Amino acid sequence: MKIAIVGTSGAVGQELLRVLDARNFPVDELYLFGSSRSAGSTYTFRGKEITVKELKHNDDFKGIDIAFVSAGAGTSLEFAETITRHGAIMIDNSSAFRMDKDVPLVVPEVNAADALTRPKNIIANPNCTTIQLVVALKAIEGVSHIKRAHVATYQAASGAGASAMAELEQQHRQLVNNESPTVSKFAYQLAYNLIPQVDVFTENGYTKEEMKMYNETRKIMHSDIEVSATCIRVPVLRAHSEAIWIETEQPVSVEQAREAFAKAEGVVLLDDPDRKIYPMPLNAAGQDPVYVGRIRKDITNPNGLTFWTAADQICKGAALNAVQIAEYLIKQ
Ligand code: 2RA
Repeated sequence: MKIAIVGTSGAVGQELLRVLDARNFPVDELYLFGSSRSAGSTYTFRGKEITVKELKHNDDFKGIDIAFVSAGAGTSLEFAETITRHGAIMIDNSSAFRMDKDVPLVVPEVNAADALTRPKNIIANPNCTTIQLVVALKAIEGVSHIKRAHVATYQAASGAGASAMAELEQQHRQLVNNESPTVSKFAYQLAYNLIPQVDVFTENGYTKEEMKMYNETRKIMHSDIEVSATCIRVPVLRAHSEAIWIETEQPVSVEQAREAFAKAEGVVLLDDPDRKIYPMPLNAAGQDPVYVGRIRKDITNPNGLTFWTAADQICKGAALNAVQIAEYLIKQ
């Protein structure tokens, strides 16, 4: 396979290099692209040094089979035609095409086959918060239809990129040294704080991030599920967590839910409260699965169930999901 990565120097681009290698993805040739700023820098993949080329409107994508694109919505919109016009399949990590009806939005554990119908030769990778939510919801949907979900997210700094992770680390160092913390990536200091805003506010009072969870979940699950989310940025480096309350058509017992999660693809059950076993972002960082625990009946609703998830935002929340889509395409 001839593979391209657009946005190599970012946190997701770097994770793509790691995941492609770790999963023995069949790469015959790898081409790296980036902005004029990152053009010329080099990265090593399987022992070979590769130089980043500047992304331009030319024929550089001729002969490429799959292009993983992670350089922001503006770049995806501007370069989609250039990337796909010679037949390359673009797996796009940005929000640019997620709700386009001619672009499948895919989480392989949930709707892999949607990737086979792609009129624009683009497949969208969902937002990181949606990915872990739907992997978990899919398990319960197999037991009883989920009518609604309430979600509170606990989102790591990594969601805002590598420089935001660096800023959080820097803030901790500065505070320990009694210096005032540098604040540029987030609206406020994140160290020792929580920020109840991820992305900008929309007219209904929800943020864009929260509305992504509503819209993307419905599209991926082909469901009429209602999702009300509150998205919070937390001083964690790279794994997002979610507190999830669901209401199902039929009551689902804790035992049924545990059984469903235990055999669900992409899920690892960590649910033994007596032994203090539950998912935590610290343990999810750098790992592939969506971890699920703290499963219990919602005491306010006989059809309600509550649980907690954690998953690496850069890995399953972005790079790994994109690579799994590509693996599915190759298998087909
Ligand atoms: C965030 N969801 O965590 C975004 C990244 N896609 O900021």
